[in-house]
Amino acid sequence: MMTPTTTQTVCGICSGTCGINLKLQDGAVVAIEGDGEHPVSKGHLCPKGRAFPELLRASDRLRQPLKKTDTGRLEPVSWEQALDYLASNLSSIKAEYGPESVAMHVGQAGVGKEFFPYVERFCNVFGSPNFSTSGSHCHESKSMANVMTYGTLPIADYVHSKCIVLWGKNPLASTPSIVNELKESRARGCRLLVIDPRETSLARQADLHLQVRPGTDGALALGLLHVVIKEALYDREFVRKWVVGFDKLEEHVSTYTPQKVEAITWIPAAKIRLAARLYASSSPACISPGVALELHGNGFQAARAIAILQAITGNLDISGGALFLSEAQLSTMVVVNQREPAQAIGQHEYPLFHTSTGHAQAHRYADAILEGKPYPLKALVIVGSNPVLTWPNAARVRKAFANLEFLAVMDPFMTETARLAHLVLPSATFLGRHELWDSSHLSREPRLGLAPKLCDEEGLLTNWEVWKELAGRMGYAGYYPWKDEEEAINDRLKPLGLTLEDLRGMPGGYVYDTWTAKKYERAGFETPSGKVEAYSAGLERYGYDPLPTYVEPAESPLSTPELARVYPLVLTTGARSLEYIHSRFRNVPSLRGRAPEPYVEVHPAKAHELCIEEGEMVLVESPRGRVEMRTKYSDEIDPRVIFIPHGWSNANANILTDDRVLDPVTGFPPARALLARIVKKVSTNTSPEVRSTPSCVL
Ligand SMILES: Nc1nc2c(c(=O)[nH]1)N[C@H]1C(S)=C(S)[C@@H](COP(=O)(O)OP(=O)(O)OC[C@H]3O[C@@H](n4cnc5c(=O)[nH]c(N)nc54)[C@H](O)[C@@H]3O)O[C@H]1N2
Ligand SMILES: Nc1nc2c(c(=O)[nH]1)N[C@H]1C(S)=C(S)[C@@H](COP(=O)(O)OP(=O)(O)OC[C@H]3O[C@@H](n4cnc5c(=O)[nH]c(N)nc54)[C@H](O)[C@@H]3O)O[C@H]1N2
Ligand code: SF4
Ligand SMILES: [Mo]
Repeated sequence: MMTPTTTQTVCGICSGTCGINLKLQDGAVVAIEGDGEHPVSKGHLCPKGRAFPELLRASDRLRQPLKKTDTGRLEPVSWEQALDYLASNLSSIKAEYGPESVAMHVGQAGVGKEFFPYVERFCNVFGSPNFSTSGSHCHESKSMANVMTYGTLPIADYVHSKCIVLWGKNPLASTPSIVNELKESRARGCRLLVIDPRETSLARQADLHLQVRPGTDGALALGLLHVVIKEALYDREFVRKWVVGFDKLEEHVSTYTPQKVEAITWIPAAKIRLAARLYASSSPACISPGVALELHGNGFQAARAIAILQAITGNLDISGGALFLSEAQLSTMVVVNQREPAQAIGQHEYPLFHTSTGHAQAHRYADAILEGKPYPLKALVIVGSNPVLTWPNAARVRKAFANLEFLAVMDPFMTETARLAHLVLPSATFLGRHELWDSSHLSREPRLGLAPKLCDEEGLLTNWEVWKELAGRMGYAGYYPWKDEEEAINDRLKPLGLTLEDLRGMPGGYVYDTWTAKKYERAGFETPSGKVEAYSAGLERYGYDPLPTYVEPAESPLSTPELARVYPLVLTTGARSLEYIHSRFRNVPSLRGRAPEPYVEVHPAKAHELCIEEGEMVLVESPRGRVEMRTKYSDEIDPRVIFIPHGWSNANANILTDDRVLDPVTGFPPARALLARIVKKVSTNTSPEVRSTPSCVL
């Protein structure tokens, strides 16, 4: 037995870039602790990071490729057989139906990871326009809205701020490594405003909590703009010099009085006024917009209204405000697509999304598979995603995937999606590969660092090796000229004048940029006008509203009162829990112990009205389907609203969500604002015989 060695590296489970000290013995991780010297995380380690050794040891970790037999069983095969099978299926489907009949999707596990660009490169060389990512439901919508308004998606500078607005974001669960910064700012007297339908623990500590009706953030933003403009709380000088279309905006928001916005959002008018004054009179102030804003049919325009609010209050690119930073400019792996003239799936419906991302919109894949629209999709390769649990209208996603001629999944574990696959390829974790990390989304001192490969994981190829091997088999070896990942990463690092060896000696990363204030004063904003576009002629050309408009959720007590009589509750799904990442880690005992099962959060008054006990098994139903789970009383939620988590295979929240009415600009799904009802189960042993509430007489 060798003596243990301790290595300083960075946790690769999520994008939190937490520095860790890993103790390894004979290729196994025996201990993990937070690295107090790490400049970004300063010793923080969340429960998922602490559970990493458990994750590696998990008994259900896949170690061998699995191929579906004629009888429908997944049986182990060798890597050689698996890669040959993958190559021959991709080739024959391409030959028969054209390259666009194959799509490749990299999910959340690929965000910021090194294998991501190699999959995209492969898809380009293969000739399919259908490369998609978790950007089909995450991040890209607010990024596009901010880019269309002032050229970039800024980050909120908690550390130097006098007022932080957490808007549909809960860093305690989603970005725990930066919570200390928030707490330190609070200790220095920084104000905190939380906009969330639930009274989270940060909402409880806030100066002001706006308990918004899910899906109405756009109306709230217009209401705040109304007060800020009417009370002349904006930065006149900045607006005069830098904002295009302010007069049109002023007119546009003039009808969004606090009273009107109260009726839409359920937030008292007085609180809306107070929030506008608190935010606009604090300088500098920053807004930290979460994914909750994006997962709506109106998310893009809501994010635009919020971007404009940050701009007219003079908070752009100032210390403590919205910082303009860019990611490290690594060399891109994208090659010119060899594709036929076929359009990407979703390109016709969401042309701006396609122009901005260069990607297909994955939420239209089911249409292509089941209805041949815009053309038939016959094969899918899923890398680091579990769509059956994470994409909207899961029953339809499952049906579509089951109809594919060929489905391949690359994942370290057997998932709901992998069970449907013809081929499952196991993946190595960050321990078994070189990984770069970039902290530009977290702090104004952007760092690029290396989490080096620490051992070979038994029986596994890394995702990078899989794509290189596949490329070799399909005649694309010339596009993958690197002999190993180290050489490929060195190529990626060239524009920065760095090598992998340089980064090896810098466990805290390399600071690749120095933030300077108000860069726009020198170069203008990166928009067609060089200014902040409150009125966007670019959006107008695409046929979208050039001003940020509010549209009611497609399904809501106001837009569909008839449906609301049957489904009277507003449902929001998927707020993060610290223990899990989406569908991951239910198999890790220490994490499962902390959050053993899904539950529907319901206000006690509503539960009482429905005769539902705390902890009782109930059915939560939407027009698309039903899931079964326990109730959890919570007086932190409006009695008209319920919440359920996502990512559970035994109670899949996305059975309830909709894939029909998507955001018209981005194709994002409305996972955070639906209509639903809670139905009491009559008996626990007969399934699922139910009766509708609310009558209490059983
Ligand atoms: N532990 C953990 N961390 C994660 C992830 C994970 O799965 N687990 N996922 C990562 C990913 S991919 C993402 S996108 C981020 C997301 O992380 P965040 O942006 O922080 O988003 P969430 O935690 O999903 O939701 C934040 C809050 O939005 C509230 N909310 C729900 N509906 C609405 C609404 O209509 N309007 C408003 N204003 N608020 C609403 C919820 O109650 C919740 O408290 O987290 C990342 N970090
Ligand atoms: N109802 C509802 N649905 C939602 C959301 C919501 O709030 N509500 N949030 C949405 C958002 S913002 C997002 S980003 C998506 C995320 O949805 P997905 O992209 O599906 O993400 P995960 O469920 O985390 O699945 C990641 C998979 O990758 C695997 N994996 C982990 N590491 C690796 C690796 O190194 N290589 C490979 N090949 N695989 C790996 C994991 O085991 C897991 O099976 O969910 C969306 N779905
Ligand atoms: S937040 Fe947790 S999972 Fe994410 S990098 Fe940090 S320790 Fe790892
Ligand atoms: Mo996400």
